[in-house]
Amino acid sequence: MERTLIIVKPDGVQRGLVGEVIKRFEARGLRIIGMKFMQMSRELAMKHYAIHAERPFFNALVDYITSAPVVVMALEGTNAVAAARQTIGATKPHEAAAGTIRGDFALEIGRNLVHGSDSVENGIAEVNNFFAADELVSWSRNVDPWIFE
Ligand code: IDP
Ligand code: MG
Repeated sequence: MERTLIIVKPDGVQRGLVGEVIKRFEARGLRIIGMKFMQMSRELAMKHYAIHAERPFFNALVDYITSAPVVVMALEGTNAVAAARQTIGATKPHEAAAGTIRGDFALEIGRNLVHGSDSVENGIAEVNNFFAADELVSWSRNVDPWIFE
């Protein structure tokens, strides 16, 4: 079962889109195994986005993601990483397909509402960066056999 880290970024929280975002992942069939409301420290933000450390937008990205509270979720499911990325939509919201979160609610790359892990390995690593083991819940839903074959 894959894991992916989803973040409703500060713009999503400020715009009251937390429920809308959660609704879409729940509807997709992904299982929530962890969730918290927090304001990211610069240290955690820099670790999370370390791969972008040399990019010109890095400081602005860290400023943005730490500027206000976020909602962080760990989701589990078959094909969770790719399915979540598809539900989120392309990084540039003006290129994101209608029906995706970014395609429906965002316009600019620096205000693109949601983060989702980009590989199976990063899904595991990012979930572990944000959640202690005792903050993750191992459970199954009665509906799981109707979602996971
Ligand atoms: P992703 O969020 O779709 O995985 P990444 O390329 O990993 O996209 O970039 C991480 C985040 O950094 C983006 O979601 C966006 O918030 C920000 N970002 C990426 N490229 C740019 C840019 O060219 N200008 C400003 N912000 C950017
Ligand atoms: Mg990324």
